[in-house]
Amino acid sequence: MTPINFIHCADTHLGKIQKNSSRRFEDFLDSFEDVVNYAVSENVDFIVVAGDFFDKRNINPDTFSKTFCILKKLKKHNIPLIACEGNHDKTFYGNKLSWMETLAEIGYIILLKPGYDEKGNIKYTGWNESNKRGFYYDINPKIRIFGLGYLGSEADERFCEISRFLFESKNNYNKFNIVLIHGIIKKYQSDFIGTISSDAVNNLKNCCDYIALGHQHTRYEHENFAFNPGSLEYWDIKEVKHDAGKKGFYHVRVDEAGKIETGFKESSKRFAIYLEVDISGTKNPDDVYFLIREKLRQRKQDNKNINKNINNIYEPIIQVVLGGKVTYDVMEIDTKFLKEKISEEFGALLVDIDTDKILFTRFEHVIAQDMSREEIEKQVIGDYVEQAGRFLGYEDKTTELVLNVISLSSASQTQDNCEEIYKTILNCDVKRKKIEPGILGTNNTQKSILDFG
Ligand SMILES: [Mn+2]
Repeated sequence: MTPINFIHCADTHLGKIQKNSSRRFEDFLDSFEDVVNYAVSENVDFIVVAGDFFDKRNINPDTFSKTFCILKKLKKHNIPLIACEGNHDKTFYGNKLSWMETLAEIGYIILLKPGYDEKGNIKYTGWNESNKRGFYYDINPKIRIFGLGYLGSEADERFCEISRFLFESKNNYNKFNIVLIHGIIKKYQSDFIGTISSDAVNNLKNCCDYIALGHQHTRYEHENFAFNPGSLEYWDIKEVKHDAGKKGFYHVRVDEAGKIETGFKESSKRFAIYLEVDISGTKNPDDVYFLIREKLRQRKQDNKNINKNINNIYEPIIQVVLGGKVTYDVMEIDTKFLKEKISEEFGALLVDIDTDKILFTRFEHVIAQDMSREEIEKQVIGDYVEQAGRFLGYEDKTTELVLNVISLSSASQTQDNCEEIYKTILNCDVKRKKIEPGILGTNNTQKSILDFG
């Protein structure tokens, strides 16, 4: 076959407005425009987008017109864009056409989606120029692109179903088959529902040359034939944590023999900083601010002179995750104030502060220098029991019980007084203590883990 080269991207989420920021709205469009500019400069044969091209079914006019302007560049340079739908792109309820279908109607993209017969089986229909619809598209006599889109929990079944189409196209016509699917291979993200099994993917190995994946916003590759480039931008601020260097697109080159070489290109996106700060030991919320500020200054220093080619380095997104134990009320940490102060000092576009991981403790362990090991143990366990809050009214008994269990464990190694300790545990009257109504406040559903009844 004639060597070809193409771009595979996914999850562009055009039209995304993050935290109400109009600049972020532009960021998503800019990162896609950069891909298009790259495609033009490299003179690629085509671009495939594996779903979630738009962020919402009902995008605003601004998104449509800006996308249209970017797509015009591709049209001018004769670079087709072939896409499938993602879960974000489907037809808006009550409308006849989705926005992607609209772009297909006017000839700016080729949208592939399966059609179904009366039995619910996928119809093997090629792209039809007159109705601008089809399940597959022959970009040239040797390359056939299939667009499955988002199938949720049906993906495995459908992979199995289409394998005969792929075999036919490969064996009878010697085609190079590309399948676009908006779905995640389970092995790489088991938390999602509707994932694809590795088996279903591997079963296509003999009949499919390249599986272009989308949906998961972090890059991964499967056995050198299924590829997921990740989103171009940080769709969720939480993505900043894992995704440095794991968002972008593939520039795929296929040689005469059909051998694939994927060059991963990091997308241009807003500079982002992820920071975990342990605020244990801070005496008040002011200390928290000073601590974050110190860590950020350090980070800024570390980042100096690197990432030179990343845009907007002076207006980053900053995500701060606070953790640790504090003795004051977590609610006293004024995150709105912190965000403003951090934005101001570091010129950040967006600041996100996560306080969910902070633990509140009523006291710090007071450990005197002359305390014995037993005393320290009793103090620490007593603190934990009290903090757990489930043992209201019988903290001392519970602490005693836990200490006895610990003694039994060490005594069992030497066989010393095991029986005696065991009896003490059995006689511990924690279980028999009834919680008086009202002790736990208005609702009395909170039970001690020791209250087996
Ligand atoms: Mn997505």
